[in-house]
Amino acid sequence: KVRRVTRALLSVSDKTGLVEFAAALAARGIALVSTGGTRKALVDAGLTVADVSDVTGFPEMMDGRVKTLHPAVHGGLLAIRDNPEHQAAMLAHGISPIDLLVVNLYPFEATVAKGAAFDDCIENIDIGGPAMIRAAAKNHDDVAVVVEPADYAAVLADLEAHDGGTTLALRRRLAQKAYARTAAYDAAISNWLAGQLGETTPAFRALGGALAEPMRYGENPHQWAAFYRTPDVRPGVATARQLQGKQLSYNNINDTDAAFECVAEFDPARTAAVVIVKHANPCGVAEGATLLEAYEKALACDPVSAFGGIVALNRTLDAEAARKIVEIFTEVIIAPDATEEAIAIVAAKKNLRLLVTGGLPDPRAPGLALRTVAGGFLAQARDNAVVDDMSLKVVTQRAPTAEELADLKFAFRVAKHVKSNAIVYARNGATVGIGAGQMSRVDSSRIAAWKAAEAAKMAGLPESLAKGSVVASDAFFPFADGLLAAAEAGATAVIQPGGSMRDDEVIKAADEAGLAMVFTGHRHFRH
Ligand code: 93A
Repeated sequence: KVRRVTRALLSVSDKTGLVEFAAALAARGIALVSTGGTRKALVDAGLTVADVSDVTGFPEMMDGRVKTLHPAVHGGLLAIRDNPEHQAAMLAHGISPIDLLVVNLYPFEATVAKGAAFDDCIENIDIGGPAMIRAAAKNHDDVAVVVEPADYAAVLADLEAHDGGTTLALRRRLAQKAYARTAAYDAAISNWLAGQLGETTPAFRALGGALAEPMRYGENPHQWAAFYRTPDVRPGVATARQLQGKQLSYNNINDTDAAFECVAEFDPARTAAVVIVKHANPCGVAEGATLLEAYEKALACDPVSAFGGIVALNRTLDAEAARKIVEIFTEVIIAPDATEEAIAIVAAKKNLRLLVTGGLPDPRAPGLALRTVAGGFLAQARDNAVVDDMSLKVVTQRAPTAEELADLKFAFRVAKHVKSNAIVYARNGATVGIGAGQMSRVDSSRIAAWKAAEAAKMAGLPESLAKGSVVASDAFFPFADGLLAAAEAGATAVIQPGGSMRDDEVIKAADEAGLAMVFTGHRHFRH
């Protein structure tokens, strides 16, 4: 559908390429209409241009705040050309069609960027421009709208190729750009105003998020924060029902999420499981015949860190587990459900929050993971890889025993939820030493081994908990040293993605140390 262009309205702040473009339009016999400054630039260049004031019958007024906001302009942009009633209205009110709108907006962003005063920024909020852009874009079936000089050439090419008309394909592309521009413009204004109020406007709208609750503060008391819900209905911290306790803080929500996502890796039909989280890292994870047993095993891994932690369970919280959990200071308990008796036990601890989710999220479900960087955000698919789905490859002379293999899978399942570099020692379905977040893998190995030794001391045991354990690494061992540190600590089997340039060296070291090692082919970085 080609639409002939008979009249164009030009109103631009950025006058780059304006004169050449307008001259080319005029050369095609297109009538030009402009606002004050734009018209002056064109008339100075020798072009004949009507004044928008003559179109509206009003002068530009109030410091230019009202120039194009008039039915003679908006009627000319919005009238559907094939609609007889619209045509009759135009005739009755002396409105002429505008087939091409060329607008770029008051430089609000640039004004803010140069550090202008508040009132100056306000004055640079364009009202008439976005109104016209949105009107023309809505009516792109008939009207072409250009919001930046970069598109002048494409319009001229279209006019050239189609005998002075524009194609629907171009008009629709331009309309899409037009709304992107007005959306970005309003976002910039809103962000700036939020900044003036000492707030941050998050990009949550991009995700369809809705404000769940404003928070007292963020990760630290000087940081503004709010909690948003997206349409994602995975059982989890955002959809949970809080049965008791005070409002969750920003860090509580973050940690509770980490804990519940980790415990959801354990199929409740196969085993009871408990995860204790501190500072977004698990400090104890265990399986057991009952939640009580799993909790006691998880707690034994690092009873010092567990103080003030978040406890996540994969089955309905029962009285036995609840009674044990409330023995130490715990911030949050999250579980699919809780028995009446368990709820009554937790109720004795007024500040302890109890959340029930109605179920566990599917660890294999696809989803979105986001993080902000200066001036943007990164989006990626959530890590939904599960060790049970990986084809494990034994790379050493010795294959793991059945018990070792079960613990290897357990350890790798947990390592997925530990900040990189992650090293997890496990034995009998429980973590016994976790090394998280170190810049060097061998440091994570050493820390995990040291934690295992400390936990043994606290429990009054003669040997490190790492003795006879297995070890998981979230990414490959780049050198043999990390692996040897694990062997020295007492690990007998290793699970890791593999894929290092020096895999051969690492495998050789494992064989020499009598270790069994399996490669998963999957990495679980988490930063
Ligand atoms: O102050 S406004 O919001 N009021 C209006 O009615 C209006 N119409 C166009 N600003 C308005 N404009 C803007 O003026 C355009 O978006 C453009 O950025 C600028 C062009 O003004 P001039 O032609 O006087 O340089």
